[in-house]
Amino acid sequence: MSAVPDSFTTPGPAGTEDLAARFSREFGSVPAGIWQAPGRVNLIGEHTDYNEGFVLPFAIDRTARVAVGVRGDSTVRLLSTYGDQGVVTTSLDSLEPGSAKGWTKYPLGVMWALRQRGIDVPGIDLLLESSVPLGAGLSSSHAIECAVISALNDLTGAGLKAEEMVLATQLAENDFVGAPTGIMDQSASLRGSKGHAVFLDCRNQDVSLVPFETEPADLVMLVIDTKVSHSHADGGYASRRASCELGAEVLGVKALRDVQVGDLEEAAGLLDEVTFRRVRHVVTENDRVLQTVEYLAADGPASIGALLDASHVSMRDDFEISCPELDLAVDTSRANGAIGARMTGGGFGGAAIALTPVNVEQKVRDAVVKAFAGAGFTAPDIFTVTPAAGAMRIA
Ligand code: GAF
Repeated sequence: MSAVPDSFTTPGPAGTEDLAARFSREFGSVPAGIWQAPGRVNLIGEHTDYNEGFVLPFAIDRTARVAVGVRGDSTVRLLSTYGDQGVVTTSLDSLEPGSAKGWTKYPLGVMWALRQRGIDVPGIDLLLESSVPLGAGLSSSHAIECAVISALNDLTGAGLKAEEMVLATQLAENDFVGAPTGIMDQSASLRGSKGHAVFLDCRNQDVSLVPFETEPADLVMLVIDTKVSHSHADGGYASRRASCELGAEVLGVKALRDVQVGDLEEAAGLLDEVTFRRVRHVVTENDRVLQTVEYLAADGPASIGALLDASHVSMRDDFEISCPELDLAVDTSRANGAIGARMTGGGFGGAAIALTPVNVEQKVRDAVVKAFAGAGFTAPDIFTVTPAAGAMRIA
């Protein structure tokens, strides 16, 4: 193990030394540093972000880590510890939407977006490892993007604030990756805090950190990864977004954020039936986020179960973004003692969350596994998450 600096050989976060050593082996030089950024679970507030509404995600204790070295030329070399793709080599000058494949879209998209913003991004060598499951709806892509933008922000001295990094990663997602997503995931990843959920007003990026700890309430947050993979670059996400934009236009508001629950009766007479249901989901979901924040402050996590359940029903019936596997995960968790459950993330697959008393955790796990086997579905992956810190430099 040659050429590994002291900062990497002293005990640090698990895996740091390995990543630096692997970087040195692969690229023949020493990384300038290592940065990490977490995936996220959205507690509540789904498809509200691009309607300028409210969301309440938290950063999870699973992260993407990147070791990055600055090169003296415009070459970019990328390697991931998963996927067995080998080193992908490209040049800064050839970056354009559609030019990248697989996981490399995310780091290259960030580099492209920063260059669009006039930041002088250097050629780099980059080694990625990630413990955020891919395609599980826990925002593995934003974890990569946020680790990379944190690294480049430091290495270029660009001095971008979190809000600016949020917008740059959104530009990468929307225009380079081709997914018309909002700002929730990267906000959670960049602005998360241990023991807190991130209450974000997506109209102005105002953030309040809301204490959210399950352990003192004898609860666990289970994530049930259904293994149904999804992509926000597929048509479903974009078509929901288009329905919301149509609804706002017909109702004469800037965004659905400006429609209140009390306005829905009148809206029903102005919108076609499907658009009305899409609008009703967003309007009631915004309201549920605000209620969740109030309930958490007043009575803690044990008080929010009914709001999680209502959110799932709204996504299943009004927004129509659930799937049989997600519904089964939610229904089985509830039937076996979870106090609230919902799908989390953009939908059409991915994961459900189930807020579960510790004393029935195993019962819920067993019941979900059994129900999936009985239905002939792929076995789910079930694990717990806790609210963790946002992106940071770790070496
Ligand atoms: C995905 C998107 F990336 C977010 O911006 C958000 O719209 C979410 O789906 C749905 O709430 O995670």
